[in-house]
Amino acid sequence: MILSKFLDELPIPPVLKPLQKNESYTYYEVNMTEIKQSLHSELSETTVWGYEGCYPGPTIEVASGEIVFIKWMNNLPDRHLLPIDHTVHGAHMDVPEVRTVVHVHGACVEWESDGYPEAWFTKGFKQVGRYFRKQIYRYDNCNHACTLWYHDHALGITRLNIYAGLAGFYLIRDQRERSLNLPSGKYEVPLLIQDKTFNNDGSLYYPKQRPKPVSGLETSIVPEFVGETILVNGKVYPYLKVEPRKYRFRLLNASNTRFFRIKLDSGQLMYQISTDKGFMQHPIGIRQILLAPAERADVIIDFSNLEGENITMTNDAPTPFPSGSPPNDNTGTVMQFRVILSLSSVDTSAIPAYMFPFHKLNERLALKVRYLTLNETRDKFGRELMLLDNKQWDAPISENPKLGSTEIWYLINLTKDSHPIHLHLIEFQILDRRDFDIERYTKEKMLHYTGAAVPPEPQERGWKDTVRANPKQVTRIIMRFGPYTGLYVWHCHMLEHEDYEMMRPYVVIR
Ligand SMILES: [Cu+2]
Repeated sequence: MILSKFLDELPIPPVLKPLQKNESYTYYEVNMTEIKQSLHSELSETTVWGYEGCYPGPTIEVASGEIVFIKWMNNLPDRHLLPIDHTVHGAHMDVPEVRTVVHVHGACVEWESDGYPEAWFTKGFKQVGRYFRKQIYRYDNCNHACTLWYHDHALGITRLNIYAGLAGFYLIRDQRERSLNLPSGKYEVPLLIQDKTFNNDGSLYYPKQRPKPVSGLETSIVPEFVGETILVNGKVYPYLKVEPRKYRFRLLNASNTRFFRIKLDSGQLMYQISTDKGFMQHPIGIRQILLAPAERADVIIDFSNLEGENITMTNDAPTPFPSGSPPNDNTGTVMQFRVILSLSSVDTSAIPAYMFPFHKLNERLALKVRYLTLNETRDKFGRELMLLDNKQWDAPISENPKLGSTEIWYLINLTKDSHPIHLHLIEFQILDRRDFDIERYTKEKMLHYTGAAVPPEPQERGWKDTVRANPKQVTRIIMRFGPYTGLYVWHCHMLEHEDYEMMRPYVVIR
């Protein structure tokens, strides 16, 4: 279905109000419900799942160091909105269809509040997964200012729960951010970018089967899902009216599988000021920015002297990335900025020359080096099965870093795709990427490099929690584990991969 572009105005998710706020803590309650929402004015209303009655969910804004309690509550129907594959781990017939658990992506948080995939719960907490520990989550927000997001993480149905609408922004603010004099208030806009496909009646389409159906299975997971239309903050191809001045946009790729390479058709520069986990040392002027699923970047766009112009945000990332086919006119369009508002006051905001000191972690401090492969194999139905280090979710825990220790992980990608690898709890730095001989590795289990180590791209030079592990390359990351001990996960953030075994538990030990 082809939908007209730039028909609807960009919605901006409301900021969630706490139920209680005092000197010691802040308390929120968030309900998950099924709702009907207009995602495009040419479409009938779409049934989606939302937090607090909206998709995307309301934005949660906290201060760095603020102690926040959130009671996430499942008030969804008993039947899932989308087709469940019961052969997928954690989604067998012995568990309720509709399970939820909320993870704040990028949060520095105790494990019991991290949203472990098997800590799911049903409506009214009537049934819970084996790692469920508490109804009210505690977040100490020990990060500096950064753009995080919250989303569902239930084992085996994460791809369906997020696609149904369960995602929203979680912003951490701090004093340093305030001192930078960035565009703020109505000039600071979060942009949650996703792709979806619609049925003619306006309902969400998600495939029940693979293009070549699997015999013996009524419903099968697909190797990856990409949608035919692009939504920003829950509207298809929206427009935003802007003043001729600077704006700060928080870009988030919240798609299941699709990568975005964002550009402006005006050819103008965007000034990237942050990576996944906060401010970079200096802003960088860029003409394009690549975002794999779950990656974020804050950019400043200056619309000064562009009165009357319409500027389109486009996407030219191939799918699957990097060797797939380029987007078409629809999937290559994201949204439009219309510089038609008059300047309401002089723009005194700045693109700061210097933001936050960035110290490279010293490789020599690494207590342990881990060599971890990204593999593609086949399951008993002949379907692609993506694995981390050739292990399935239920295999014994093999990554067990010590609290406070620094480690280097070699992500050895033996597959054809780029995979966004995300570690919970911690933040890391990318050391480098390097081509290697896959055939020799497969035969001899030894790394033979075929090229020089390439430093991370300028847009990645900062703290990250998600990294693109490119095909035929070894991607090295370095990180310090803490400040909590406990059970966390690391996984590919392409949701169809994550749901089908490309996820592993890891434990931080004392
Ligand atoms: Cu993957």
